Amino acid sequence: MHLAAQGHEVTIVDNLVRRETDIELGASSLTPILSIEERLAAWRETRNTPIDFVKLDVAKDYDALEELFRDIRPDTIVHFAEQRAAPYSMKSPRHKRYTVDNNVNATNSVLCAMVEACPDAHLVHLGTMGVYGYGKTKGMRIPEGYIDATLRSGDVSANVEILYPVDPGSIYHMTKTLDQLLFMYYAKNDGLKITDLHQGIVWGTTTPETDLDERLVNRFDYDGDYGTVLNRFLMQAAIGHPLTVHGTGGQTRAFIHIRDTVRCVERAAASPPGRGGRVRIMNQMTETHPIPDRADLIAGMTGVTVERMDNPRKEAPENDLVVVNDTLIGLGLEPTKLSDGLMTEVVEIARRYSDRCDRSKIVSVSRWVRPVAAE
Ligand code: USQ
Repeated sequence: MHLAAQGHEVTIVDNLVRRETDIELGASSLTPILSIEERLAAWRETRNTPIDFVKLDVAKDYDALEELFRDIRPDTIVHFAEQRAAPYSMKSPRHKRYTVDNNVNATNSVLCAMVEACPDAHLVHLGTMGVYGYGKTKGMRIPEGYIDATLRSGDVSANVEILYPVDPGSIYHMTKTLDQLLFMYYAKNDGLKITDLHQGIVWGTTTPETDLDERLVNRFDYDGDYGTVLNRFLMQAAIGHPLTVHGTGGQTRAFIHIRDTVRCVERAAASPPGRGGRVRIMNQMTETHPIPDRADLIAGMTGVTVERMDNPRKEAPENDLVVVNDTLIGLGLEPTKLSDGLMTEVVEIARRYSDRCDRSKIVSVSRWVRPVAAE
């Protein structure tokens, strides 16, 4: 919607699997999401600029995807067609395999079809900050994708630039590290123009476009699989549920408001890298915060309690995180920073739809490591 509002001709390509996942999990968005047909009609009525829609599984329907690319000859392909939740990816062998099959095949199919049908198009991919991992960085700033390194083998050493060493924390995050290798290969071999946006945790729920009409509202995932941490805390505060801080709570993470996400995608699309160059990587985040600090802040604002729970994930109890985001700032992004006003807005939206909340779906039950059965 944001790109269409800027005057771009937009075709959505989607298999609508997220709606099936709602049924599988028995947990739907806090905000009511209408059918795709109703949403497209609402957009047409509101803005008088149509958005096209093609139902297609990017990971499976390769021939149809290549034909579509030949047909519409896109300037830019914005690739979000991946299973995006870490807890969902860790639920069972089926979920692990589905996440790898879907995400890696979707990315490979898009790249392969670009080579055949539209080699001059620019791919803008939604990656993740999680490819870098959350270990101790010894005070070093995380660069945008690449790092200078000295390789040593025996007596010989060489100075090279390499992809920042990956350290994924879930099967989902691992698929995004595999995407990086696919991008590197297709940029080198076929000269494709590729931008990989390493995004932090999105928070907030409205954009200027979703504000136009209630029928255009965004998903607001609050459940233990798909909800992201800050929106979960704000929603928990709205219904008086204790804030679910995992572990002793020293995890620091990168954040970005959803309004900045759409602006970043727009700016990245407007400034493609040259053909034949390396993959352009941008860190798409605007600030970092320790998770427990955010919980304490929200508890102070709203009067809810904070509950430190056994961490269902396998992750370091604490980490440093200092991140370079110069490219997007250089492209003119003015960061929307976390503020009481914006957080209160999310709490109010969550309150408005609170009767749709199923409290039994709030706590995250997907475990990274199976409990060992007692002998
Ligand atoms: N956490 C809590 N309590 C909760 C939920 C989460 O303490 O109720 C903690 C987690 O243990 C973790 C951190 O908050 O340490 C972040 O969890 P999250 O679910 O908000 O984020 P994550 O699983 O990392 O994934 C989300 C999106 C993913 C995106 C990623 C960006 O689902 O699509 O790629 O954020 S990043 O985290 O920077 O890798």
